[in-house]
Amino acid sequence: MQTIYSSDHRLHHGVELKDGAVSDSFEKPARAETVLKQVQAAGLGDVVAPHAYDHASYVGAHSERYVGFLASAWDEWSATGRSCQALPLVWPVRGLPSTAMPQFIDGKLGFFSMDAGSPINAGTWKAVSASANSALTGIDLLSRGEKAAFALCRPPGHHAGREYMGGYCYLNNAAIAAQRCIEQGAKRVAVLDVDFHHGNGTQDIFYDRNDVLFVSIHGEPSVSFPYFSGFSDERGIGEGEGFNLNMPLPKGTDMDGYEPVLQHACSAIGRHAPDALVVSLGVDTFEGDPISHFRLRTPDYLRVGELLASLKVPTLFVMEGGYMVDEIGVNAVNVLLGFEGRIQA
Ligand code: SP5
Ligand code: ZN
Repeated sequence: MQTIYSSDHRLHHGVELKDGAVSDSFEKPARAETVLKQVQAAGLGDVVAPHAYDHASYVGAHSERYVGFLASAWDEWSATGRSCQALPLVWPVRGLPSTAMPQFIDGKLGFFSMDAGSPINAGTWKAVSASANSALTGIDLLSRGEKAAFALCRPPGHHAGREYMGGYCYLNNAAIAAQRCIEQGAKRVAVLDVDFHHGNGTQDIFYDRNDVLFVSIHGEPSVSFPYFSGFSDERGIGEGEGFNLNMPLPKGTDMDGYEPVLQHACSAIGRHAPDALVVSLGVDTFEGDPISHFRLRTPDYLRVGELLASLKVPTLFVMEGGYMVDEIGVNAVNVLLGFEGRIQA
C-alpha cells in the first residue's frame, strides 16, 4: 500500500506540562521519522506527498470558527509580543457562565481546547494542515480504487473535537477523512480507533450521526486520559444512537484480553457494512509505551492487521499515538504488513 507523508510535520515540535514542569513533548518529530524509516525498510510501497486542500475540506468535521482559530492562532499570539509557544491556561468548565468566544488570544486558547496538551508554535498550522491533507489524500487513493493506504499523520488527530484541540491533536485527521468519504458518496463509513486513548474527538464529531460508526478500544477512562469520555454507556444520541461503541479495557491488558475485543469490534463494523473503514492507528498500546498501560507486543500488531483485513473493506490507516520512539515504526508497520498478509513464520 502507499504511504502519504509530508516532511512539514517537522515544523511542529511542542512542549508539554508534566510533573509540574514544562519539557519536550512525548509527541515529537522523531516519531514520524521512525515510522517512515520502517515503511521503507519493510518495502511497504511508494511514499507520496499529500495533495493541497483548502480550509473548506476541514469544515464538516470541524466548525469554521475553530479552523479559523487554528490558522491564525500563532499570528494572534505573536502579535502580543510573545515568542514562546502558546498554551491555554483557563477553560470554560461547569459553573462558569459565559459561552461566548473571547476576543483575545489567551481566552480563545482555552475556549478551543480540552487540555494544555496541544501547544502552538510558528510552524504548527503548516504541520497540522499537512497532516490532515495526508489523510484526505489517502481517501482520494481509496476512491481511485486502492484497497488500502497509510496516512503517516503527525501531529495526531483523534482527541480533536468539532471545536477543540487537546491531547497533542489539532485537526481530527481520521474524522476529516471519514467526512470526505461521505461527501464523495459513501453511504456508510466506520472509524475504528485502536489508539490506547479514547478517541473523544472523533466520538464528538460523529455522535449524532448514523452514517459514520465510531468504535474505540482504549484504556478505562476512570483511570486513563482523557478521563471524561470513553465509557461504554456513551452510545450516541438521536439518529446516532447505537452508532458509537466504546470498549474500555483495564490497565495491563495484553493480547489475550485484547484480541477477543478487537474481534467483537470487527463484528460490529461488519454489521454496519461500511463502504470504507478508517483506522485510527495508535501504537501506544505497546507494552513499552511511556505514557500508556496496555501490554501488546511487537508480533501482536501483525495479528491486529490480519483481523482488520478480514473485513474486506477499503481501509485507510491514519497514524495517531505511540511514544516509544524506537519501537513505534516496527509496531505500526506490522499492522500494515499483517493487513497485507505479509506475515513471516
Ligand atoms: C494522540 C495521543 O495518544 N494523545 C495522548 C495524549 C496524552 N496526554 C496525557 C499525557 C500524560 C502523560 N503522563 C506522563 C507520565 C510519565 N510517566
Ligand atoms: Zn494515544
